[in-house]
Amino acid sequence: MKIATYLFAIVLTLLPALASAQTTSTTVSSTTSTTLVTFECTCGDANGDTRLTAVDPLVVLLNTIGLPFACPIQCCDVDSDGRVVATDGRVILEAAVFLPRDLICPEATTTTTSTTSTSTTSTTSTTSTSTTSTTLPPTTTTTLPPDQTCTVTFAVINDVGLIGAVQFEVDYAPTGGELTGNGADVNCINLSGMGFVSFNDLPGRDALRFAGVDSVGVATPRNLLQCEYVGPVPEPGDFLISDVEATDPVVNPVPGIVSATSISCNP
Ligand SMILES: [Ca+2]
Ligand SMILES: [Ca+2]
Repeated sequence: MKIATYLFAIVLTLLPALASAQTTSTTVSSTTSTTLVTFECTCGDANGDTRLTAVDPLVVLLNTIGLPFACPIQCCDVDSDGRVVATDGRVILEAAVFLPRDLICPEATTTTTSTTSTSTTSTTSTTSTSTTSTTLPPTTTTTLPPDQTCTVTFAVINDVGLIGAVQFEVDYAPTGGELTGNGADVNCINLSGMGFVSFNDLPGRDALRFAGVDSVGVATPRNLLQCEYVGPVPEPGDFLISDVEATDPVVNPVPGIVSATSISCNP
């Protein structure tokens, strides 16, 4: 009995010791959770869809008028002046029609690293209908000149409500003719009524790009632009339209259809 009591006493004295030994061995879990939230984008790609289209300047414009469209400075401040303003939208719009524009945004972390800004030369040439009267000799009534001067109108032909952004490309190689003027100085007139438009007769290609944005929106169907053309009398179907993208004023895609609608030629 004495031995049993003695053993019991040992167990009693050991138990607190064991208990205290267990409590001291609590593991300290090191949780270093680094959650960095970064907005991945290319400079100018305001909506982050990896493309530069007319939608991007619309996002910039909506941001500048206080509508809740995120436009991080590293995506939208394309002249790195520390502000996202309409000028940035203008430059992105011009880049969307492939005009050579350097889009340089600030880094995501740095604030206001003001590097030199790219200048915007908005040349909306409104020279239209140059009456190039081909002086035919009065005596000889020979064949008509093969090339004629025409005006071609491009339009959104369907009713998709208000549009806030629209862009398209015209391949006019099938016409065998040319749009007069080059680059941003192509002889086109803006008929869209949109706040910002840009067009570009692409160098080295028989193609024209158009992009327009308007933060309020313009109703459809609607004429977009009219361009001067010289060449054989074309059919509307000779102007191949591609890369059409259109949204309503709050950046929801709409199924706008763009087409050459009317062609009028002067002999
Ligand atoms: Ca985009
Ligand atoms: Ca800016």
